[in-house]
Amino acid sequence: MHHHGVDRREVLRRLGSAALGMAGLSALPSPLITPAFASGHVPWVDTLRARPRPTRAQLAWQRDEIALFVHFGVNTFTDREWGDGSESPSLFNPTQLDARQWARAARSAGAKAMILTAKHHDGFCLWPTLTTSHSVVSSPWRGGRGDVVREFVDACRAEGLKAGLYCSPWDRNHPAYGDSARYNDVYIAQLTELLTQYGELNEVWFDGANGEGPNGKRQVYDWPRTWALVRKLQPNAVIFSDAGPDVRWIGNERGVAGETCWSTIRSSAVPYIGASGDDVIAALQQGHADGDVWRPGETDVSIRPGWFHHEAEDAKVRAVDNLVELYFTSVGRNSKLLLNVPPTRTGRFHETDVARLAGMRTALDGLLSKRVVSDRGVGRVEGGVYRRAISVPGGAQVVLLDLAEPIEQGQHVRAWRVRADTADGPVLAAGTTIGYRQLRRIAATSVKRMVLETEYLEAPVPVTLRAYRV
Ligand code: FUL
Repeated sequence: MHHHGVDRREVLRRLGSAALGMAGLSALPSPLITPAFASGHVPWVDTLRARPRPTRAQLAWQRDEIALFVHFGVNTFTDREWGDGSESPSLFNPTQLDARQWARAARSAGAKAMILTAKHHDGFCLWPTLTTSHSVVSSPWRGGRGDVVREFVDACRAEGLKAGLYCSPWDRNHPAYGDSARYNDVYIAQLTELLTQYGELNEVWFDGANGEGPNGKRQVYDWPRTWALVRKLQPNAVIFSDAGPDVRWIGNERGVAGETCWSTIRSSAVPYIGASGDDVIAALQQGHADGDVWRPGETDVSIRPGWFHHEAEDAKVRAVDNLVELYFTSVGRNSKLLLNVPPTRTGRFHETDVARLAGMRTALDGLLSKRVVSDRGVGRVEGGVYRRAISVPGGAQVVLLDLAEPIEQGQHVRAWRVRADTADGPVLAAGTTIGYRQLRRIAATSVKRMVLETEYLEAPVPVTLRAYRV
């Protein structure tokens, strides 16, 4: 899954002639200390030990920063969060389904992708599957000839968004559920339809729910088979679940990634989908510095108390400030924000939700437009700490710090501090991991100069520090 970066021989080839001459190479300690390091000026070099790095799909996924989650189905019409599978398909009848409206709202929030619940735990399929009649085919909507998944992917493409799908393995309607071999074939057939008939998907989202089916039996899922199918049919999609393999759950649905958040994790910590326990949750929240796989965290959270739309929650839509805070505690902690917005029975997003999405973007753009510093480099090393002085031209009241590592090379920073003025100046902010992005709001402080201090696992990488004024 993960890349192992350049191998040792390649690093030596790149560095060898320039820095050391071939003779000295065999005596090098690991991590590599070059004469350049020792002198205090540290060029950025590839680490010698293989650390996990993102695949192209994982990188693209992370750089999208925000995706919208769209929970829609029979629950929208029964006012429930989990259907029991006995719902009549005739309930599903949105009056003005408009997936383009979802996509426009997503764009206005700055989201780059959307993920639709093609099937939730109740088993109702939003596309005309051949695996069951419990689908849009049996509903009055568009005379039984509708296909929500089709309208969804078409709308994504029309608005320049990537499309992802959620297909619940837990199925409280399908008669084969619990009859493990038979249902696994059904589930594979459903996924095959979704992965072959709707163009390119960027993410396939698996939750671990594993309750009882209509006959009271539990199902034993076949994840290796399922993941292999996704790899084969959608090689560019990332696979989400609490056990990966590409993207991990962040461990809660409150919208909060760990303050320490490694994109690497020990694969043994979450051995299978649905593994539970405090250790599992801690691992999902924070990852592990010495993790063997690159598996960044996705923060899924709803704009409302529930995942599905309930009229009773129309006055409980998260406020703009709350959404901005979610961005800071997810994207701003090296995670990705998967923000759920549920269509109403009309098949459109509620106007309140639409307004809040646009409001969040306006607020974030406002904060991020007042940049006074953008500086990249490594710094000089003293006692294992790299220090870099950064001037703030003309001085400014700084309220926001924004740090980034070049994560295509993996994640390396294990501690950072930003000081005002000089190397012994007051600490404005400090933390552990940086990764893709670390955003930190601070009390407005007037500064002419800052000092960035960083500590690394193995080798220094050029951290970008941006700062924004009041
Ligand atoms: C969970 C489900 O049980 C919830 O209903 C919701 O879909 C959430 C995103 O995933 O596993």
